[in-house]
Amino acid sequence: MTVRKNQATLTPGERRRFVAAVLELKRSGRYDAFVTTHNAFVMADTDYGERTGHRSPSFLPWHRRFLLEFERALQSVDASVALPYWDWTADRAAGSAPWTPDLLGGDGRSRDGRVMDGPFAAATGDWPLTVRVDGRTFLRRSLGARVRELPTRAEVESVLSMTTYDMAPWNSASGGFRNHLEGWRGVNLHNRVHVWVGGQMATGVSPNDPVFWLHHAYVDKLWAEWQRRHPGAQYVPDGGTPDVVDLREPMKPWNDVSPADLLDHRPFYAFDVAG
Ligand code: CU1
Ligand code: CU1
Repeated sequence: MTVRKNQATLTPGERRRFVAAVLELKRSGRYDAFVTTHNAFVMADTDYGERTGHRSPSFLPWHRRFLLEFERALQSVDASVALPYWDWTADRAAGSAPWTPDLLGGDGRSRDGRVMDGPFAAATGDWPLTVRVDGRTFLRRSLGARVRELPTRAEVESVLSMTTYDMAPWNSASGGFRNHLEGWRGVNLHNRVHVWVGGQMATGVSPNDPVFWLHHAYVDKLWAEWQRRHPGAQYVPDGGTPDVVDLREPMKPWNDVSPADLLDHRPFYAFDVAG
């Protein structure tokens, strides 16, 4: 059984095996296919057209499936690996975990944002960026530069207390849990973390920074926590809504899965600590 752990509690061996599996996917070209897929969905997901991965109810199931695919790819390299999650309400400093040389490496340098240490620094030669939105081939970060503070636990609690999953117009203007967690309205949780990291994380090619997976594993855990607190609340819409993925509608790009198939994470993995 896959158990997703808080990154702050990984053993040195767990950190080493996670990094090695990520680097092997990169070496084989499988990693970059995930970056390509993500960017294609970011570009296509608009507020008034067909939208699947972002700005819509299926933001959470889409990323759950995307992470599952990535985790299975990691496990094809090393069956002992699981995705760690980064609780950014607790681990909020740019100088400590997960920004250590034995996991993600640290902040970018001030001149151009280039990450200089850790396994994903350009100088290692192991992490050339091939799926890009500009000419720069090196991983960039500017931790806390464009937005100073990561979301707090109190802000997370305020979003977890919302009782409705999502509502019309089913986009970035919606009220409800999904849009506040995604971050287009209110305290801004998920989007703010992308901007706080900066560099590629603030673009459609955000999976170029491996922190993408740790961030989304935590967003995914917050969804599970919300479900536990609101057992009567359902994924909506449940049918007949144009341009967004209804409860039992096949979800691109996989088409063999609908949000209904992904509401319960427990057939796929457990968390080390429940919400
Ligand atoms: Cu995304
Ligand atoms: Cu994201």
